Amino acid sequence: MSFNSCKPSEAEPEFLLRTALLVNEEHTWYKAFVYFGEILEERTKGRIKVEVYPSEQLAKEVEAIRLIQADVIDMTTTGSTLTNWFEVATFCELPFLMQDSTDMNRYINGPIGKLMEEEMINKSGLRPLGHFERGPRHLTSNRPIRHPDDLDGLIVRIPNVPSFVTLWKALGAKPTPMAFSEVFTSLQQGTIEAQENPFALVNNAGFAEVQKYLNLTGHVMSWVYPVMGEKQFERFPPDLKKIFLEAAKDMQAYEHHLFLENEKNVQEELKAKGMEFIEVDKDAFQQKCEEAIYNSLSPDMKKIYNQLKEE
Ligand code: CS2
Repeated sequence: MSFNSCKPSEAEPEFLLRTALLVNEEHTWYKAFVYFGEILEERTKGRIKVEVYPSEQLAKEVEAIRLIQADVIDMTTTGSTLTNWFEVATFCELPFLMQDSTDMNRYINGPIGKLMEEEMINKSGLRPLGHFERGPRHLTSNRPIRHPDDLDGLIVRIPNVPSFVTLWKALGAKPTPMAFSEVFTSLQQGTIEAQENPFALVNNAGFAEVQKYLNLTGHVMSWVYPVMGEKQFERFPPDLKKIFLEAAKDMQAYEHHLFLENEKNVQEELKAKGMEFIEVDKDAFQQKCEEAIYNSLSPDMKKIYNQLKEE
């Protein structure tokens, strides 16, 4: 955050918040942060301004987290990549755990969501500003995948998330962690053969140009957190903290509306761009990886997992 000790002028805000996003300008997260900036500027009479950098132009996801921790930039979106800082973050994208948005809201608003938010501040120095719901993650590829046996060493790009490595290894693929902004070119050049993401991001990143099949694996239901550095947040005077947190709630509501609107058409858009949708044997996928995922959890996380399954 740039902090100006001199009097704020029209051109220079007291607080300039730089935001690194992995999505491009068409995605709901980008639009939500732009909206956040607009309402903050208006409600603080220009004391807070937000700059939003799309497509990992400012930083890739892991780098963005580190730069926020180092107080160089201020905001980003992140989810289970935070498992690299604290283990409970794994539950926001654990394969075959949540079925739908009802489960998701129950987790976010229950003890697990509370624990995640505490750990996020204490262990990673990030403050969650709400959450953005996402659609299920599906596998895209250039040959149809109906059953785990079809994977047969397929090179699948995954985000830098430990449980995703466990999942795709157990299923018989070759998981390759990679920053999001490198995926398109790597698919084009053939250094990776597949990737997995929700419809919205597949569409946003133009993957239909380089991937023919959308295999409906639905292996992960998830959300991401829009986050801000805790240090940076603590630097706000009390009046700005209040305005900031209220505006963050409005950003979440705005994003959710955009998300639901986009979900209505996104599948048709992907089909129109030439993608073929493939029904998969979801049970076979789940059965083949469940034990490996469970075994990869620490004893504490196993306890939480069992509780969540029982609910
Ligand atoms: C994205 C991320 O990189 C990706 O594939 O879908 O949002 C991913 O879910 C995150 O790395 C989670 O932290």
